[in-house]
Amino acid sequence: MLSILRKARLKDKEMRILMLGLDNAGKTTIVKKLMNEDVHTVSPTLGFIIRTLDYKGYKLNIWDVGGQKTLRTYWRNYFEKTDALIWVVDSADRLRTEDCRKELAGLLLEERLQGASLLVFSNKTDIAGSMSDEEIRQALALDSIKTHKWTIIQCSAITGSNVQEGIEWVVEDAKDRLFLY
Ligand SMILES: Nc1nc2c(ncn2[C@@H]2O[C@H](COP(=O)(O)OP(=O)(O)OP(=O)(O)O)[C@@H](O)[C@H]2O)c(=O)[nH]1
Ligand SMILES: [Mg+2]
Repeated sequence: MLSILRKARLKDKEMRILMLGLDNAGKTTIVKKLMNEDVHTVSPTLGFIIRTLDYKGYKLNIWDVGGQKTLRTYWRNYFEKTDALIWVVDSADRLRTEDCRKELAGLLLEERLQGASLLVFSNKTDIAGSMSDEEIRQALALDSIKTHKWTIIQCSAITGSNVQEGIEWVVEDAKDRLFLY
């Protein structure tokens, strides 16, 4: 039933993408890069920002929500009708991987996020010594995720490297699931 509703809604080719992650991970910078905006003028997000991006005939509604600890209790307000979850990780932040793992694990238990595809964006890979895919897979226990279809993609919001590729994966994965034709 849910899938029929989703498909009906998505005849207009809209997707709702929720971007979450710890504060300072680079969520807003990634969105700015996608929108071709100046990436050097970001400041911490205190509420949320919705940006709409036309991508290959799809209308992507991207919800970029602030990740500071005090704001995380509000994340649940944004779960409804999420088609894809993008979990942004600061790959240079080795001190908070446990915090990062726990927050992600909590999200994956949320009923309203079941069925959403999960992209783990390993951001800031332009920084020397940042964690490899393998390190992040282990630190966040990604291989134990059985509830969601997921992938990890390394990117840099500052250089723009792989940012498009990540969105491409999200759209490709969601579209087969969501659209009637
Ligand atoms: N070197 C490097 N710095 C980055 C990259 N992406 C973001 N940053 C920097 O990281 C800092 C935080 O970026 P934001 O985009 O504000 O992070 P956020 O995840 O939106 O943070 P909140 O809104 O607080 O949740 C900024 O100083 C960015 O310039 C990247 O790919 N490489
Ligand atoms: Mg932000």
